[in-house]
Amino acid sequence: MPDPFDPSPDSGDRFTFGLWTVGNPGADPFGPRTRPRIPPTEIVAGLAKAGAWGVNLHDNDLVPFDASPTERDLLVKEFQQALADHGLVVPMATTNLFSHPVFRDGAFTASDAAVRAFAVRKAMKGIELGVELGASTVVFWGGREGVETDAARDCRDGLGWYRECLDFLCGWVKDQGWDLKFALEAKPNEPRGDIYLATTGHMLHFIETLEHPEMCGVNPEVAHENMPGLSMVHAVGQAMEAGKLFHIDLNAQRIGRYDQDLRFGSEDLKGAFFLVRMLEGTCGHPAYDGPRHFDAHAYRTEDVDGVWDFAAGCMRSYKILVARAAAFDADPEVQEILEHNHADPDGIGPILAGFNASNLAALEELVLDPDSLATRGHRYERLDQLAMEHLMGARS
Ligand SMILES: [Mn+2]
Repeated sequence: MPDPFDPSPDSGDRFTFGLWTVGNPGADPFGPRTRPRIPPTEIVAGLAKAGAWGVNLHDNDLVPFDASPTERDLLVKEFQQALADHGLVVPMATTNLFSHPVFRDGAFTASDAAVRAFAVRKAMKGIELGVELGASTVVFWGGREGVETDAARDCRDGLGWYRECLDFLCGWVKDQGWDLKFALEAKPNEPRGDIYLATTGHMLHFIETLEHPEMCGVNPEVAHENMPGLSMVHAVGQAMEAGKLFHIDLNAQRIGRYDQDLRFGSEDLKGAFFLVRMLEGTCGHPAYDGPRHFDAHAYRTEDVDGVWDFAAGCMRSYKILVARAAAFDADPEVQEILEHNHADPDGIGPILAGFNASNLAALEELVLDPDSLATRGHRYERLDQLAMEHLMGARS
């Protein structure tokens, strides 16, 4: 019998990985790579075999920074052939605006206008590549958009230039007639001392100041929210409530450490459980309908076989958590506690749903006894224990 937690696009799974994730050769700031580089066409074959639905890429994951136009076209052609051979799609593309030394002081926020122009032109080429491969979402992670010292520039100038560059790119995409969405990814620090727009919440506000906010949403990453100790569930919830969850980076992270990009579900399993529950909509709200993308990489200790263990682990953990979340939300005891806490037998809630004279009068007439209200228990200890028992496999 097939394992129900093995991923398969045929059963509706929409898992994607970046070329840079399974292709990560294990280098870190303290040592070189520990495993061979896997060519993009082999990554496509491996992902298809593992049960993934799609593959995402930075421009330079496929086309080296200094490739000639002829080399570029050949690499793209080979890659497209591999996609066709293995039935994989490319739903998202992004541009590397952080590796080359030209971006050492930022790309869209660099103090040097010539660098900002170079960055916009590189992003245009990256978007063209994405469109050629069929992508509908373009991610922007501003890895170098920040400073080590605020003596470098006033952050208001940095944010203004950031906005100008994104507005320029949105205008260009619209002018091309492409139906693309931009997903902006926040991170608090690393590689810069401080990165502008440190969290998904910062990003959501910034988007509303852009010329084409409807084109732009967010790409929250578990690790990036957890590094400073914030809740990924709340970041994603705010993005979904605003209709702005355009993409997602799933991985795992221990709070307070460097960006670990660990296998999904391998740290903070409870956070992963509530995240999957929210994305899948088992709790009643609409589900996220985009690809379930993993932005993570295998431990540096692994050989190539270990890389595929890692990829399978991300997808299996996600699917297991989907089943656990569904069981939690279908549990009569869970429903009973939630219904009891959310009950509104006197119809008080609607009074607050809009200021007007009649609601004001109704509010003033309410008999509200804070001492009595303060005695009501919520049974959150029991509710959380039920979540934990579902998570640990003690209830089904
Ligand atoms: Mn990361």
